[in-house]
Amino acid sequence: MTRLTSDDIAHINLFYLKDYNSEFKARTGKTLLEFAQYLIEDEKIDFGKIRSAVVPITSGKGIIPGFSEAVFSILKFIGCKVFITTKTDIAGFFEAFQKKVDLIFAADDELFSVFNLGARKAIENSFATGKAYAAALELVAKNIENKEVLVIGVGKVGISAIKYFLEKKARVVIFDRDKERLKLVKKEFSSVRIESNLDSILPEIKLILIAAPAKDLIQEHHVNYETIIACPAIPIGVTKVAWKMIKPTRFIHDPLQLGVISMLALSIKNKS
Ligand code: PYL
Repeated sequence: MTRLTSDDIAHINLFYLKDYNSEFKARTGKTLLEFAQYLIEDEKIDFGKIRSAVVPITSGKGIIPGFSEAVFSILKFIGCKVFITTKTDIAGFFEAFQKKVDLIFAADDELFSVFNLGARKAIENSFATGKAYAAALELVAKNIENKEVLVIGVGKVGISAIKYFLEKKARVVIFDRDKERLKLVKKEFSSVRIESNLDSILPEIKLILIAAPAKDLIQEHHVNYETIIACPAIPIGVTKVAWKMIKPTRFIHDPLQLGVISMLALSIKNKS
């Protein structure tokens, strides 16, 4: 997992999220709030009733300046009651418990998770992000049933996206440089097709989810104006020229927003 830097997230505040919300609606037809509802299959949830705490964690490489503030802003934008604990680590968890929150969001170097105290449920960021980006690609494509979707990178994010695409009856093609990992995924999801050469498959497949943090995977001869790319990965695996060839409303990427919204939604979703 790539560790975010302050520069990746410094812009994420309520003013910016207002614009990001409009850009997201232009791409998917849904606002971020409507997207959160979509992820919980439209269970009617009043996010205003949900109390969340964000706990800064100092372990390992330590606090990322702006990380807790970015998570805070995303949750506030969706309408949650949210605060950043004044204390860090265990003392921060204790503070959140004392303030009787419903959800606690916290990240160390290995895991970013939300803890739903009442439902005794934990949702981690990679799982939530994979599902969110697969759902966003589905919305931009309008319908993915029986359509081929390419998932590049079969780590935790990619596998979560594969599960979502298979549930929606898409035809999933997977690519990863780690051939052993590909074999394991094929064993778990027998209907997926493994492709070993991006150059040969990319021109035909128009729906691409990039869950591998590798630069310049997608090049100009791989894409055209019809291509839809959902890219949760950092760095973005698309060359500058290829990026220009893709219609802006058919490219979905952000460093944290969709993952946090998906963590929130999936942590309060009643069905399993
Ligand atoms: C959750 C992000 C998404 C991509 N990479 C993950 C990452 O950067 N993880 C590290 C997060 C560290 C946060 C730090 C703090 O400020 O509380 N412990």
